[in-house]
Amino acid sequence: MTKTLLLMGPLFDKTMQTLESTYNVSRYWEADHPEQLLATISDECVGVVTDGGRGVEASVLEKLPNAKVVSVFGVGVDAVDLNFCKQHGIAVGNTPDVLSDDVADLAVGLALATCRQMVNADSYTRANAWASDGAYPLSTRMSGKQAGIFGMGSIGECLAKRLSAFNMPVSYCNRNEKAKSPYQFVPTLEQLAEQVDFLFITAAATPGTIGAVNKAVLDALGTTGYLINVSRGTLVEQSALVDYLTNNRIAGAGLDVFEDEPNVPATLLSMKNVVLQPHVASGTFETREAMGNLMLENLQCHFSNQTLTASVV
Ligand code: 8YV
Repeated sequence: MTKTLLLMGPLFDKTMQTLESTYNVSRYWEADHPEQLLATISDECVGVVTDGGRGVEASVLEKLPNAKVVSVFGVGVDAVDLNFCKQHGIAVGNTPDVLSDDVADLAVGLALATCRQMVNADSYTRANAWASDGAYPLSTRMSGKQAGIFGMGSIGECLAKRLSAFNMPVSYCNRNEKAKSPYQFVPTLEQLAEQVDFLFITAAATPGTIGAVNKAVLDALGTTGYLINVSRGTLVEQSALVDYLTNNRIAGAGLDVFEDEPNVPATLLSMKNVVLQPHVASGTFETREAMGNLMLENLQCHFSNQTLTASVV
């Protein structure tokens, strides 16, 4: 019999087609009465599929006592209630590694776009200001500057390689020092911020990292420092960041992620020293297809009683 799954939100088209041709899928986000939908599929639903941003709350999982797998289309599992999953024997899978290159690419792009003012310069060119007002003002170099990475996992490693090609000495802060890493380990985030020009955030959102980029860290980064975040908005104290950018207490920020997506603080929208992206670091056709395949493989592993290929819980 075809297995029933609950899908929390839309995914990459091709992935959704495969999912819906393999399983009996209930679309949560389209339900007029979500509670009713959960009650209807309560017995038959054997798993939940979701993305990194949406996750799934305990209040949904507790209505689905036979759902014993949560397969996440994304590497971040901060929006999944992992404690509930552990307590109730629910396997959780995610999609690490396959997205690391794209996320690292976007982090480099954001850093360059921010310090070289590429978005402002683009607007300047389009407005024909080059012809009327003359050459665009000078900007700040990225090559050769000190780079700091908070979170030296798969994405951090991909980013470090790229930054090394820009002749940027790379140091990092991580839960543990990485054996044989060619990069300098720095024990605290504040110390890391103190010694770098560009601070990149690639750490996972966990109870230990949420709010880690606070005023002390921003002070340490200083008036010439840039913050680039491709992880989760919750790692940064967003109100402090907006305040520091408004008052030029840091040089600029490149942000793909925000505290309360898709809401972006209005103050950021008119600022010249920030470059903003709508959480698209993994958003290429190639990577979304690979993420979809791994998400489907995790499901298949679970339903054939094997350990998930990428298992979180
Ligand atoms: C995606 C992400 O935006 O992997 C993650 O944790 O946040 C992103 O890759 C998301 O999961 C896809 O919608």
